[in-house]
Amino acid sequence: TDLDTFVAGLPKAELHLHIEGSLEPEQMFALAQRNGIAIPFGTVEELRAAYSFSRLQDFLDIYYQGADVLRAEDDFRDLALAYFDRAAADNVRHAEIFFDPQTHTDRGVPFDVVMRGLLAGMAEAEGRHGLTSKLILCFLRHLDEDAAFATLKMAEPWVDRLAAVGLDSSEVGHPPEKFARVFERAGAMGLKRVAHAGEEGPPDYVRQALDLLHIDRLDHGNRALEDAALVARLAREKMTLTVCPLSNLKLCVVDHLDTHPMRAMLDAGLRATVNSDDPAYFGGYVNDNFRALAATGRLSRADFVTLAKNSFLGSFLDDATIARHV
Ligand code: ES4
Ligand code: ZN
Repeated sequence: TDLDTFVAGLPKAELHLHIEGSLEPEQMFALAQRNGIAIPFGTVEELRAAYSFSRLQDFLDIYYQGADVLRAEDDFRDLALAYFDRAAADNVRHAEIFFDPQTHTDRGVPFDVVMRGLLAGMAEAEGRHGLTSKLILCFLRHLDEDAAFATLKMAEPWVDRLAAVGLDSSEVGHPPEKFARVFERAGAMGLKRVAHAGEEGPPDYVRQALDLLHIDRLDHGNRALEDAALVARLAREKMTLTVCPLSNLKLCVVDHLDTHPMRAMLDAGLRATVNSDDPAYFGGYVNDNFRALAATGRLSRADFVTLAKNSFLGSFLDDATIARHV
């Protein structure tokens, strides 16, 4: 439709994308072959058929298993480049991508191999498409505080190449307060701070992310809507929410996109954005997410312009660069 074409053409920034979650089944098989690794699925179709989830943990189990094919610097480079090629086709002009170093260092892949590979892909994408990008190092919240501190230590030589730290993986039972001291240290290193909160976890986890982690941006935030005072605070503080509609649907965070909280978020004056999270697993890149929202008929062209502008306003680009984009 007309609206589909309109939303697809909007220049946008992507602020919530796990690079390991952009590993398409075809690329997973190719990397497995290149690295001489056996994977427990016979075909791309069999693997795709396994992508049926009732909750976050169902997905995480298969996502960490998939990442095992990533071994060498060029694997990370090729992964990133494949994502940037797809993002550029969706008119993404800037991307701030998450990576999960612990998923790799715990398998014996050195931190520096991950960094060099991702940075090579980022540089190549900027040359190819003019697409700029930044890196966000995520701590796995199901692991302990000591492990997060050890990861932050590995990141020290690379601190100038990192924009922020984040917090992801299994939310319930791993509240933000567990990482307050790690985030304090990251802030002292000059890094921005973001955290997944309120995806499956309660509104109090969102409050903790604000008060104890001092976040600059909130990833997901859906369940903040259960607390009116918290919503008012997020609006007042102009907190950016990186919302992921198709992810929410696939992980049963919402029952249907027609009842997705994006409408309520915009009505509450929240600075919401549209993002793809783990596109290879959730059935779509950023324009698929925009079009899925458009199909609900509950958002106007003006709403989509706001969402696309919010993605630059909520980015960690400098003010002059943001002004050039909006
Ligand atoms: C994630 Cl959707 C989601 N939630 C939490 N952690 C994650 N890691 C990758 N995708
Ligand atoms: Zn995520």
